[in-house]
Amino acid sequence: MQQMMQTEKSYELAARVVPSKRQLRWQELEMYVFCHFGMNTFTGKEWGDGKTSPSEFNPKKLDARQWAREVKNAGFKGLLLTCKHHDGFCLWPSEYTDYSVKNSPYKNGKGDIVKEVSDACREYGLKFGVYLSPWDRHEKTYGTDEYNIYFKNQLRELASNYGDLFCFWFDGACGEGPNGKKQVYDWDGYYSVIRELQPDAVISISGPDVRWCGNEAGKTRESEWSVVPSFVGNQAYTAEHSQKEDTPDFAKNVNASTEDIGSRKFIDGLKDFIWYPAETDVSIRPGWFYHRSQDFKVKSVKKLMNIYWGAVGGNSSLLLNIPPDKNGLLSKYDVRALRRFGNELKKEFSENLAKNSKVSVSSELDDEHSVINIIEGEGFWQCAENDTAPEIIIEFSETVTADKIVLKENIATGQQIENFEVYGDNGNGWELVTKSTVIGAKRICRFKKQGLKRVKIVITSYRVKATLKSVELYCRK
Ligand code: FUL
Repeated sequence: MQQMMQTEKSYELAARVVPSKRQLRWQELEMYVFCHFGMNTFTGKEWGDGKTSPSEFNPKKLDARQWAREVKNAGFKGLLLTCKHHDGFCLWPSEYTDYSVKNSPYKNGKGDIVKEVSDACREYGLKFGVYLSPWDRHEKTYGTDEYNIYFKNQLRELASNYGDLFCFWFDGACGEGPNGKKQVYDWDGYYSVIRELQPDAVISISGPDVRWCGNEAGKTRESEWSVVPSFVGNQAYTAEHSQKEDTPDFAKNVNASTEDIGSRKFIDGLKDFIWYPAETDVSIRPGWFYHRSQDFKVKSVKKLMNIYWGAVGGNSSLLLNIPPDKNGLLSKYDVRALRRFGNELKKEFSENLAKNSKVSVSSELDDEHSVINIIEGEGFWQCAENDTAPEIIIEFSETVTADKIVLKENIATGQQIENFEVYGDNGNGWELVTKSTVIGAKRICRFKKQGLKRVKIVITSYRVKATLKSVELYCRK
């Protein structure tokens, strides 16, 4: 046994790493929004200094149901609210500070925006999650051990009073406190509060469950691995790289936006791996907070779709920021973009053309892992051990016209596929339609619209076991 372990190759060790249940559940959401809303909405800043009086905060027409309705209709599955940004101002009446809605004119100090938004999310069937900035430029204990107690108390409030939360989102910013001291964050302490009170929630970015993709521009990797060397999950690493210009890393010369952090070549020689899937966070506008001057800079549907193809279609989740305005509403510019984006998705994915197709395969591990599962949507297919380049053939009763294929690996048993090719036959023999690298939770490959009688998927390289959970074909309507 000992000897076997020693001779195991790095990619074999990586192939054994699987997601936790909470990571698996989170992965299914695919896309959810961020709402950056707070004091900065009123001051026009991106990073507030914590000195603005609560009297400045007064969204006169706040309607969280409008947020939730538009977000839901566009196809998103959840919403994350900036309950407290770096300025320290809290959108809920926290017991532990005066710097909150309770001292603002909003609803005469009786408002609780976290409650309003979480209620609206539930009403519209959206998951709700919280962003709580560890960096706090208002709180006077910041920079001392006491601040960690303050922060945990706030976490406890959020985790106890707003129902089930799907995510706690921490960025890595760690600025100087008012006393000139640098805060040493008690990350483990923060995580244990969350695990105790919200065990199903993922802890993202400066957390163990979900990884920052490395940029805020919507740029995605060609080959996004969810299994990465464990040093990529290191807290200090995230903090170091999420707020600064990226600098060469201590290990393997890596920084947060390095293109390859998971290939067989890259991980060669390493032994410790973690499941740490990527999230692409990007704003629909140039800034994270609403600024009227950016009304005409809302991203076009073309840009949004490109981000979608790269992120959701490339084994990353998509966190799209849509910041409400001073009234407490999503502006007409953002709503228009959201609606267009939602309609576009409906057109792209109107009907799965592979639904009633016939499917055959070069090998199956056993009956339980039959290839029929990838069409019927139950269980998954796995190839036999000696099949080095498994082939799946999907046959249609009549020619179908398609322009994209959607593949999912069974990530519950790891991420393993490294390369695959897709061929099509419309009566003249097999022709290469598209090819790509990793699959993971989801890979969308777009190709020239064409008639197809049969489709063949060849998995040209994989780590230890090749699996697929589903294969779908679509054509834009
Ligand atoms: C960063 C913050 O500094 C930005 O203001 C924004 O909240 C972004 C999502 O995370 O770390």
